[in-house]
Amino acid sequence: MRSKHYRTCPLCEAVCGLEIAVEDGRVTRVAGDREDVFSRGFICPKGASLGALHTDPDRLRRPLVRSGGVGDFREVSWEEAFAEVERLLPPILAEDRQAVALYAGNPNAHNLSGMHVRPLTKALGTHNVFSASTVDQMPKELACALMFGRPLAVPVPDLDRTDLLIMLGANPWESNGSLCTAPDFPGRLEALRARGGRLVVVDPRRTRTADDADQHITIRPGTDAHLLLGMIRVLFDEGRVRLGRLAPFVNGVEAVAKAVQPFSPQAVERRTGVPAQTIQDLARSLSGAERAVVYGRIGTHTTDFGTLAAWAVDVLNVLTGHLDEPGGAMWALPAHTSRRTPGPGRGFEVGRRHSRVKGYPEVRGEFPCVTLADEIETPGPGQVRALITVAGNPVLSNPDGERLARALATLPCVICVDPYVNETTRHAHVILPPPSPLEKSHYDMVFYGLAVRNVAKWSAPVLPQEGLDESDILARLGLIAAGMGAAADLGVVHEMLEQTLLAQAMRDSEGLTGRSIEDLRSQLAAEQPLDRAVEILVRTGAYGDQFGARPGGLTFDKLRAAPHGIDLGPLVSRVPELLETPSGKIELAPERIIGDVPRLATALADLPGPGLLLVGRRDLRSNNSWMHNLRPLIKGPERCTLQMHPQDASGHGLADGQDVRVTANVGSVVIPLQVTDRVMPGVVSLPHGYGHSASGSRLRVASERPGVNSNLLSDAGRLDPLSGNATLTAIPVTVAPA
Ligand SMILES: Nc1nc2c(c(=O)[nH]1)N[C@H]1C(S)=C(S)[C@@H](COP(=O)(O)OP(=O)(O)OC[C@H]3O[C@@H](n4cnc5c(=O)[nH]c(N)nc54)[C@H](O)[C@@H]3O)O[C@H]1N2
Ligand SMILES: Nc1nc2c(c(=O)[nH]1)N[C@H]1C(S)=C(S)[C@@H](COP(=O)(O)OP(=O)(O)OC[C@H]3O[C@@H](n4cnc5c(=O)[nH]c(N)nc54)[C@H](O)[C@@H]3O)O[C@H]1N2
Ligand code: SF4
Ligand SMILES: [Mo]
Repeated sequence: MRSKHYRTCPLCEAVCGLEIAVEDGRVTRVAGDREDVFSRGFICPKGASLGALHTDPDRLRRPLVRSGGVGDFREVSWEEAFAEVERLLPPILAEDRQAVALYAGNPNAHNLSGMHVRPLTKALGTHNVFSASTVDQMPKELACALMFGRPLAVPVPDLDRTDLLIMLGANPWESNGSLCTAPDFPGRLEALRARGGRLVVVDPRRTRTADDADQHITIRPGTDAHLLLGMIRVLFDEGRVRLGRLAPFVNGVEAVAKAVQPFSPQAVERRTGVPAQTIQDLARSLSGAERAVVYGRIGTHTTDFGTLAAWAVDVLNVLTGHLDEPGGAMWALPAHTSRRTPGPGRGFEVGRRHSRVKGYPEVRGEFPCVTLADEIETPGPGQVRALITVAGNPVLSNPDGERLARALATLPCVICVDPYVNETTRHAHVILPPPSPLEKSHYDMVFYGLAVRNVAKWSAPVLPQEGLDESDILARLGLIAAGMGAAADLGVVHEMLEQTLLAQAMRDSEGLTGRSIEDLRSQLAAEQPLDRAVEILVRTGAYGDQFGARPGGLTFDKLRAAPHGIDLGPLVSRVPELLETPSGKIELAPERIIGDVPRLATALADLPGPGLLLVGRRDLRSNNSWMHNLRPLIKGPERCTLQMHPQDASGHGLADGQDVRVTANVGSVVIPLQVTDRVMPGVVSLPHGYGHSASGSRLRVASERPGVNSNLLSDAGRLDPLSGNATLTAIPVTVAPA
């Protein structure tokens, strides 16, 4: 029996449509779906490997329970696995709920079951919540929360309509884009230039994205915030500030003008290595262009000044009249959300609690990843003694991975929801594997909210589910944490989520006045709990049928009947409706952020020394730490190498291909050297996500070419103090023959 299926790829933020051919229950081919309304046939090697992921013999199908030391497991039934959870977890919770920590990793953002992480957190009742957000985009979320009122109110570059894109610290040619969902990002950049637009890339490496740019500007790592504040100062100095339509909705312009005074182009040049003339030219072309936008990503966020850089990007967009305008930085209006009634919002609070050991403020209910090991190692009331990970591999993705691994080994209770036995989960006492992506339905709850076009698509599972749905796994853990036992009825959790979503919709949507929850529930067409949640959000969202009150609106049946997706049009202006600050305006100069500018001004004096600075990189065939076990993705040249400029190599007496020892203050690694002029002098680059040689892992393919863990070099003591985000770039290192 042959069939064709259409599904959104859940592996990265680009949400490509895939066409999946199945023969007798086996995937025979994964190709780009040429009819997908958003991706139009684009696919990358990772998406094409979904079949290989599904059949990977190392991917767990059944739960594992610890039977000896680290990495010793036996396969058990789901009942036995949850019985073991019930044996280990509740006694610790009963003593102290803070003794249990939760770490949620990146794939939660790509799974509908991610909706169940917050309820699980609530059931656990712990404040020790950590996630990959604080090794990634928390600076942007904090800046947006303070400026616009909501952390996920992240404006994205309107790629398809802009004439000038200034991109910092991003390499979408390999990453396919982040906090900017745009399938075939490279093709969209090509189109930008084909219509006469300009692309400027700011990166210490000449990336493939930089190859395709009109201008590549190298920058000393870790100094983007300086550059951006220098550009802001030029706007004020030259009378170029133009708020346009947003003028009545912007507070704090004067305070910004004052704050950027120390950042003269000359001072910024000394710090960043970007010529003063270039800084002026960038500011001028941004303010002179009709449709232009600044966009910054991971290289700007994972620094000591991540929040300042994230903030400055949007300050530039506001001050040049490019925010909320076509071709500028705009907000998506995804189908599962609705427009607000314009007016003041509740705003955003930070630091409602502080972490026990280091006193870091919570942001979005999370503590910084960098302090997870502190919380495990430091004795006293509230010491973490149990860890639950959901879709995360912190041993490879968090700073000072070696220390974290040592800390994990001391815990009497580690529970991992994960399909692999890897560097983190080998420490587990129970591993609960989710189904493969091909066994799950999909609607992109996170990334449609960050997309460069408004689109909606729901995909049905391609293959029948073998194990337990991930939402059921998380719900079951929640029931155990809530003291209801391993045998409690899962329906309770799903029903609660449904009730909550419906009650929320009835509060927010005028179209539902006078309706009852029971009446709405009886009209749901979807069968599975997660799909029903999608249905509620979409039907009560901006384009929804409001459960019949708006005939012709979007329904679940319409989604189901459109396997290539539904195009809802280009991005539309959203100010003032979107603003949820207490003033109802854009806060251009939030106190917390302005209060941090003096720290940046002090750092103006840190001039480049003779040492080397380490930066990361991504490769098209990688996905953080977890897809190196798929043979189609690891073939080809060795990718885990230390890149170094020829000038530095000869200065150090090093040759291409030789093994070198890279040493930072917290650790060292040995790795083959790759001499290339793609990195600027003074900078070396190592990709993250490798280091698959830990004993007790079950990654047979990945361990053939293990590489090294670059996070053995990143210091858990360094972070952006505002957002709690780890510093993962601009790490001082020395390099010597191994
Ligand atoms: N030095 C350095 N470090 C970095 C970065 C960097 O640029 N440089 N990047 C950072 C960034 S941006 C991120 S997002 C983080 C990622 O940090 P993490 O999320 O901690 O790490 P991942 O490598 O994405 O690991 C994902 C885990 O989820 C599992 N998994 C895959 N699919 C599923 C699923 O459907 N369900 C479940 N339950 N599990 C699944 C995988 O087996 C793997 O164990 O790493 C960060 N670390
Ligand atoms: N193929 C692939 N795709 C991925 C992932 C993956 O691991 N592999 N991970 C996914 C995830 S979780 C994320 S968050 C996104 C990230 O997506 P991107 O933000 O595009 O990340 P990178 O491709 O790492 O590009 C970051 C660039 O920043 C540069 N850089 C480093 N330090 C600095 C600095 O101080 N200043 C400036 N201006 N640049 C600097 C690096 O040289 C690098 O070229 O990618 C996603 N997509
Ligand atoms: S670019 Fe991202 S979404 Fe598209 S096929 Fe590749 S991994 Fe999947
Ligand atoms: Mo990420």
